[in-house]
Amino acid sequence: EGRGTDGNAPPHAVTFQLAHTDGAARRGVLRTPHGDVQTPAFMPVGTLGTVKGVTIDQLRATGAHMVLGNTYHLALRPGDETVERLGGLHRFMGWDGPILTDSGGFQVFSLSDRMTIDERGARFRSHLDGALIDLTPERAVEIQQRLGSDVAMVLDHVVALPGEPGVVAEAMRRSLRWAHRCQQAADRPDQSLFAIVQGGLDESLRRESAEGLAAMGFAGYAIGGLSVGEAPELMYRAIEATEPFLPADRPRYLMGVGRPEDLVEAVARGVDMFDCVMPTRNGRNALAFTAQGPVRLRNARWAEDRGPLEAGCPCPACRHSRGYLRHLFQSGEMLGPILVSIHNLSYYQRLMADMRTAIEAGRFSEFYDGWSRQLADGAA
Ligand code: PRF
Ligand code: ZN
Repeated sequence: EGRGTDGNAPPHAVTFQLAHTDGAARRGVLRTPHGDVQTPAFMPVGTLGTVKGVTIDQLRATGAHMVLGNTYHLALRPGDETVERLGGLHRFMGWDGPILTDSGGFQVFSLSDRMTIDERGARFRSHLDGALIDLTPERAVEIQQRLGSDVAMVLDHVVALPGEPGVVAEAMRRSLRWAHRCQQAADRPDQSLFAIVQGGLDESLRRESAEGLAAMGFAGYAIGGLSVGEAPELMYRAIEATEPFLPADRPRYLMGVGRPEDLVEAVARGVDMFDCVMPTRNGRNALAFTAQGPVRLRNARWAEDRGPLEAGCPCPACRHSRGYLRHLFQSGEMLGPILVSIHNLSYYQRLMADMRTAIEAGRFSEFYDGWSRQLADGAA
């Protein structure tokens, strides 16, 4: 169990058990030193050691099993050594369940100033105070070992899409070499390392990346470099070009995705794990996800609406009327962003649970059809 393709390599701290498949959709369990994660799974984003606006008890009540933290942000503030001295990230943020940390590859690409990148690593200026920072594959592993996450991610080189073909290929091949360096540097027995497939929208580069990483034997495989502004259909095709070349006995994690419909489309293509800021970021901006489609609470049509965001939702936001929630946003009250973040996280977890149930019952295609129809009706 949990070995499969690695020959005599030591067992991974994090293992994956596939329980059911239904077409390409998969129902499994990720076992970690801090507990089990039922998959397909959605991980709320806790970039700075907090899922914004939500207490740990509220987060657990939404149904989340695993959360994401960020190497880049935590290394800049408060610093990985401070988090380590305060007992590691689980103790620091008060979450005793599984944690995955991202390596910083994507944040360097999207946030930092004056980034230069070469074979050694990335060098950039902090977006906080302009300090010069070196992020090598070895340093990315060191930070994540100090944070003590259950799953650490390799450092990857992410490029903008569509991207010059030569640039995308070189970044993908550099990401392969960096993945190997991360693997060599990783030695925490209670932490596993996931690889990240790159290669842009090019199907042969995706295949080369997936095959190269699979040959190295990681505990899990992420699909990176997507959801950076490309059309959804192109993202789905890039997933299809990657999935056949990933080991079937390891979890697949689609990074930074996405909208509810993206999660359904990706699960249909064999993805097991997701993370995205969308439920919390949109919640802070008065946009609520519901089974009938998104609700923009700032819209005047909700001013005297007596109904909940979503009938039957057990979350604390849905004890109130849409009219009251709209009033909170119009008045700049902090409870508005908090309640709608909690509702959106609950909605995402409900969607994942519904997909898990459908896969177990061998009814994922019925679920897919029904879900698409409901979304279309809501939009009409
Ligand atoms: N690499 C890393 N983190 C990420 C991504 C990536 O490609 C993405 C892409 N959407 C989100 N987060 N390391
Ligand atoms: Zn709700």
